[in-house]
Amino acid sequence: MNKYIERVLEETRAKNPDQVLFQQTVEEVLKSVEPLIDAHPEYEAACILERMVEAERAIEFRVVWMDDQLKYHVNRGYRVQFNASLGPYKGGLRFSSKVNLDTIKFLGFEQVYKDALTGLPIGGCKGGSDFDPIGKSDGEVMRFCQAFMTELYRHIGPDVDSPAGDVGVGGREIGYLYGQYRRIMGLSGLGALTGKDVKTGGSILRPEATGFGAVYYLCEALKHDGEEIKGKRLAISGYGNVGWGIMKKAAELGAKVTYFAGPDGYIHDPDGVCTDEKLNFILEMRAKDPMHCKPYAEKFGCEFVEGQKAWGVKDVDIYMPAATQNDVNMDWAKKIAESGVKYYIEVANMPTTNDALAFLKSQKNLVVAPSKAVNACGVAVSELEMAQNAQRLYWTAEEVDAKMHGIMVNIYNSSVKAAEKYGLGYDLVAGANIAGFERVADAMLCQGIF
Ligand code: 2IT
Repeated sequence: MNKYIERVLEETRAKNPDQVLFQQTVEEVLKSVEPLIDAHPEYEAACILERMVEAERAIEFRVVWMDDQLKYHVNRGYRVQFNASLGPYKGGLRFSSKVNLDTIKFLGFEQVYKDALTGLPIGGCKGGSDFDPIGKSDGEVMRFCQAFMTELYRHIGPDVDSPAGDVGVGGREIGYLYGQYRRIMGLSGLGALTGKDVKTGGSILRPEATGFGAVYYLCEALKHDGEEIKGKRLAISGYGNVGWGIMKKAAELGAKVTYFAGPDGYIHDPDGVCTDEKLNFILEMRAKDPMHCKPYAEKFGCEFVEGQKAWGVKDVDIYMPAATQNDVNMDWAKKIAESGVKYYIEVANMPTTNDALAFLKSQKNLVVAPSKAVNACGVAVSELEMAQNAQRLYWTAEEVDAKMHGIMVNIYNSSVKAAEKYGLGYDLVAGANIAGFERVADAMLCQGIF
């Protein structure tokens, strides 16, 4: 391995000994950009890698709120502003009991290259809290969001940092956060948050953007092999905003999601989640109880396999992990390889462990695509929301959709080109990392010392 990369990886491990997710993503990105680092000695001279692995700013704060029984609770809030060399910090907020600084640093690091890949003027960051919205009343969620924003407001703004949603943060939470931001600031500050409901300044298609974009990317990968999406069967994990968007767009294009997994097990619906009735049922089921997908099987009379993931099933054409990080480890990766399925399209942020990803990439007949390219349409439409807010106007669904499609085609093409340029052949994972990384590194060089 390139000595410079090796040294920075060692230093990163030593400086962040407990942050295993952060170490995982740094290792994955830095190793895959090796040909780029070899070709650019000026990066080492300017300490580009040392700077890339150090957040520009990491904010940790106390969030105190009261539940419906007037009992006090104390949570931890985070905003890790990783790199703004391309534009204002942009990235989601994750609310989950599992969130810690490691989670937010890994997501923030990934976000830098994802945001760069969109070709739009946005830097990368992430935030969140160990607050778990599951099982909380609307009032509790609102009071938590207000308390969270009472600290966060001083660190954000339309030209500074614009948070959006992620796991556990949807339109409802963004609405409460935005209301509190306005209350404190005494101004509209529309672009200070994205993922807002269309009724309160949001962009049409933002909720669907990540899932739709993932399918647009998939269409490009299929086209490369002379295939088309029509008639394809998909197995996915997750049925949140992203999974749901995949189901909807796949159905529109004549494909179908025949397997989907939730925290309690997986569903096998051979007819696919294709009808409005099924898509609407998933929305209702999720709103009532996001931890169980079994009611879908009961309602539509199909198979439910408790406590299992669908990775390894053979009667599909494409796998799309769209749930959470490290969903697919080496054991699952072996089952995926044995299944003979031709496409492994990551959607959730870092859904594959590094050893599993390397193993899957080494399979001759498997096309592997990385999440930071595939799921980039969510943040891209967030940026389109900022652009609409700045212009004080709204674009139509057709306008937003056309831009989404163009951005995803461009991400796919620039990844292919970057891999080819550095002699890696058809490598969508390294290509995406290199294309994103190069854009950020070159902006940093232009700006001198930061
Ligand atoms: O992982 C992601 O790209 C997001 N959670 C969306 C970030 C955004 O600013 O829309």
